[in-house]
Amino acid sequence: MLTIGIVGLPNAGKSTLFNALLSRQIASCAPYPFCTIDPNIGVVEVPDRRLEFLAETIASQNSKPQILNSKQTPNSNIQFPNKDNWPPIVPAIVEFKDIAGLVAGAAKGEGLGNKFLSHIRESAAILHVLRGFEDPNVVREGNIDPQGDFEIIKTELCLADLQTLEKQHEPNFSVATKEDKLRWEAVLKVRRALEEGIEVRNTNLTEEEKEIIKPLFLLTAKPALFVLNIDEKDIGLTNKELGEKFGLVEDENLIPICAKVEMELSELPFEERKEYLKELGLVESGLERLIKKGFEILGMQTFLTAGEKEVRAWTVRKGAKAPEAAGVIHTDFEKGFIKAQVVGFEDFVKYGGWKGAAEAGKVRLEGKEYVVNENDVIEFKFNV
Ligand SMILES: Nc1nc2c(ncn2[C@@H]2O[C@H](COP(=O)(O)OP(=O)(O)OP(=O)(O)O)[C@@H](O)[C@H]2O)c(=O)[nH]1
Ligand SMILES: [Mg+2]
Repeated sequence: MLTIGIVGLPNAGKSTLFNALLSRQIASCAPYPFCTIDPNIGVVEVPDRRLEFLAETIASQNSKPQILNSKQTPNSNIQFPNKDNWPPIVPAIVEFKDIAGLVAGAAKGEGLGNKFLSHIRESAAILHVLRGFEDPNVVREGNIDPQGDFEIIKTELCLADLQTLEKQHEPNFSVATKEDKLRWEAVLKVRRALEEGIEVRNTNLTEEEKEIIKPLFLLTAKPALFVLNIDEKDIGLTNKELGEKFGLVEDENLIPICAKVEMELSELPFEERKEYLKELGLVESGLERLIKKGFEILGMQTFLTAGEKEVRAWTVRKGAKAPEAAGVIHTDFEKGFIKAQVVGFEDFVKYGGWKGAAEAGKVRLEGKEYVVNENDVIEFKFNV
């Protein structure tokens, strides 16, 4: 399972955000190896309205007229009045990990330094929580300064990576292989960048160089996402306005969230939540955007399966081919892969399921080289 580690200075609101994420947590009856051993790790559903559309399509296959028509998309606000006949819905999941606050000097072992860094090392991606809220009751040194806070953490992560690189030794060039030389060049390149305070993920590396340094598990090479934990009164400001207010370098991966409000939101029943969101002038809670974005930066995508037994979103690497996707469902499916029956999600809904889509000529047969698409509804054919 790929985990997103939540990092930030003390009192940035990490645990508040984590708890808000977790209160959306899936019921323990869901078919996941559920981990309650570590209270700081939580499994969160990836919100996906397509699954409701699939469930409705399956449930109304034999009944006419159908509730769905081709104009309705998962973005439309349609509510389904009757979910009694729906097959069970199983969404994709993503895992978050709440990590204790970092202090300057962590790379040298200050505070919980080493423990903190090893938690990050185990994470597939990093979520930075930056404090953007004022609250005299919640201690912090100095003025609110999210960009400055980020720099502190960035420096620690860069220093930790430099320490890792120090353990790499210059090869003996008279006997070194071509690969050894390439590795050393990549190490030097990354080291120079880190010394200038440039994170590895922002360093201009070739695909080959990226591969070479992968085994070093550098912290700043991990994909990153930023939550600006804002004041309630700043909800509604655009990223640009917030950027100006805080002197932030605008980043497409910056998500403004008021963790306190999200916590309150997540405690409300579904209908009231929507009302509250409307009052705040929002369509989607910040958490939903965060979860989706987090999933995206992990380099993952979903594909769908739909049948009477369940409708489900599965997680697979972007760029994965059909047999690999089949292997996500069951390892035997990958080994015995024959072909995949594929239909686009929209066509599946529009034509009322597998049978209708097939009659309309919308179901394709794909082989081993097929690259799976985010919107594919798939049924695998395999030998066991
Ligand atoms: N006013 C306000 N307070 C908040 C907000 N988010 C968190 N807090 C408060 O800030 C305090 C610290 O929040 P935590 O979530 O525990 O912070 P943390 O980042 O996990 O802190 P450490 O674990 O010590 O590193 C708590 O009292 C929260 O209630 C917010 O958006 N607005
Ligand atoms: Mg905490």
